[in-house]
Amino acid sequence: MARIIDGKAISAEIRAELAEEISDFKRERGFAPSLTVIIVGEDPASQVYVRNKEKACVQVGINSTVIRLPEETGETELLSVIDRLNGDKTVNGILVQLPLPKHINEKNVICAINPEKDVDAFSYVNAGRILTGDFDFLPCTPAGVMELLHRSGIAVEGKECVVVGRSNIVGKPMAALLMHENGTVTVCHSKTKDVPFHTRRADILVSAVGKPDFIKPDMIKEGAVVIDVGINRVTDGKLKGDVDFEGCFEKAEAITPVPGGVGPMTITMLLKNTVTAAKKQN
Ligand code: BQF
Repeated sequence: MARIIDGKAISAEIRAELAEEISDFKRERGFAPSLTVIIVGEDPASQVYVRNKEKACVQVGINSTVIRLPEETGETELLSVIDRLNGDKTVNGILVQLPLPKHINEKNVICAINPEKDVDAFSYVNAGRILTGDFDFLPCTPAGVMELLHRSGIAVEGKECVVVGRSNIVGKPMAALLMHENGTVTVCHSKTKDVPFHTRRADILVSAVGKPDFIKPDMIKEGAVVIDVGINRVTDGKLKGDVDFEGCFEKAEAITPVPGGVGPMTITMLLKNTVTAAKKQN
C-alpha cells in the first residue's frame, strides 16, 4: 500500500509561505506582484484553468488581471497586446493560456513574451536556460513535480527515472530537471517499442501521456514512486489521471492522486514564478 502524496496539502503549505513573502514584498515596495493572463476563445477546460489561476492569485495576494479575447482574434492583434504588457512596468508576469485557436501560431506568441515576464517559462530563451540549468523560473508542472518529491522526502540521485511523454511543456523539461538532480532518465513516447519494459524498471515514474488508465499495475515496479501528471476529462466531467490509481496504489511506495496531486502544484508554481519575476524586476 502506497502513501498518497497530497498535492493539495503541499500546495496549501507553499501558498502560505508565498503569502508571507508577498506580504513582506508589499510592505517593502508598496505594491503587490502582478500577473496578467490572456485567454483567447471559449474552450471550457481553459476557462476552468484560468479561473483556478485567478483564485489562487487572490488567495496569496498577487494582483491578477485576465484579458479575455474573442476566438476570432488575429495573431497580430494578440502580439500587440503582448507587446503592450511587455512594456508595462506594473505587469510582472504574462501568461497566454494554451491551447490557442488554430489560426494563431503558438510559437510566435510564446516567444513574443519578454523572457523576464514569461512565468510559464515556455519561451525558447527560457526553454534553453532550463536545459543548461541556468534558469530563473521553471515550467510550472515539472517544477511542481520536483517540489512534491522534495517535500515528500524522495531523493532523485542515482534513481532510475522514467518519464512517459515528451511534450515541450512537461516531458522534456521534466527529464531535464530529473537529470539536474542526478537521476538516470529514460523518456518514453508514442513510438517507444516496449513502454512497459521501461516503466517496470522505474524507481520514479512520471506519466504525462493524456490517456486515462494508461499506466496499469503490471507496468510498475513494487515500491516505485508514481507521479501522475495526466488531467483527463472522462464522461460526466470528472478528472482522471494517466494512472490506474486503485491498482497501482497497492504496489507503489508513493503515488499522487488526480485530482489533488500535480494539478494544484502547477498553479502553486505559477504563483511562485510570479513572485520571482516581480523580485527580479524590482
Ligand atoms: C487538481 C492543463 C492540460 C492542458 C492545458 C488543479 C488544475 C488541474 C487539476 C489546473 C492544466 C492542468 C492547467 C487540479 C492548469 C492543471 O486538483 O487536480 C488545478 O488548473 N491546471 C492549464 O492551465 O492548462 C492545461 C492541462
